[in-house]
Amino acid sequence: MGVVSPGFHRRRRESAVQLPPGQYLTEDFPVLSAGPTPRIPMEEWELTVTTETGRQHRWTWRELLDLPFETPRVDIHCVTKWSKLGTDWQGVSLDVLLAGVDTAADFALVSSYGGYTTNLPLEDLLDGQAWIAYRYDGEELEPEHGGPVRLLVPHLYFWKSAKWLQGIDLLTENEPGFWESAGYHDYGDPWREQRYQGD
Ligand SMILES: Nc1nc2c(c(=O)[nH]1)N[C@H]1C(S)=C(S)[C@@H](COP(=O)(O)O)O[C@H]1N2
Ligand SMILES: [Mo]
Repeated sequence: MGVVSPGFHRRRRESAVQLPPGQYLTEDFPVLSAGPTPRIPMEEWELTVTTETGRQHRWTWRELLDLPFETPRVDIHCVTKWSKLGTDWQGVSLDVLLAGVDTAADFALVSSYGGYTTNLPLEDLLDGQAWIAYRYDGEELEPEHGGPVRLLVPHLYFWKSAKWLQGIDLLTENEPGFWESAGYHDYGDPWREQRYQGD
């Protein structure tokens, strides 16, 4: 047994240190979209995961809803400096989605209906860190917030949480997405304040 009780670090994070550096709290839910909100008919919606060998795995809306879901309560941090604590989501863990996908890739390039892309290491999508979310705060996810389906990766700046999710390419080489190509940080850890390239 060490001298520090097991609950010490958790209590500290829950009380005092709730906000990453440079962030402020917001109660409302701002909408940040780089383009118009795409409207996707559910019968046409599908999610495609493509591996580094070109193998494609597809889920229709029905198939996604049939997968076991989780209801994560998470804090979200936008690079424009607002943070929102304790947001409630429903969605499928990427661990579940990718369980049957055979890959040796280290990187993921996520793409949206409408053309938005964002990149992250594949390991940041796994181990209970990311979800394919389709409900927010007990309701269907609104189109402005990425409905029908968005990615949710709360431990990175919120630009990594692609709205209107369409596909995930699993890659052996890192490929920067939309904001990452425009000078934003490749990884985007809010606790290390990785806003821009060089941070
Ligand atoms: N497809 C798509 N996803 C996106 C964006 C976007 O412009 N297009 N903006 C990103 C940014 S910068 C943020 S902060 C969040 C905003 O999500 P919200 O509008 O639900 O608050 O979505 C991210 N995902
Ligand atoms: Mo953002």
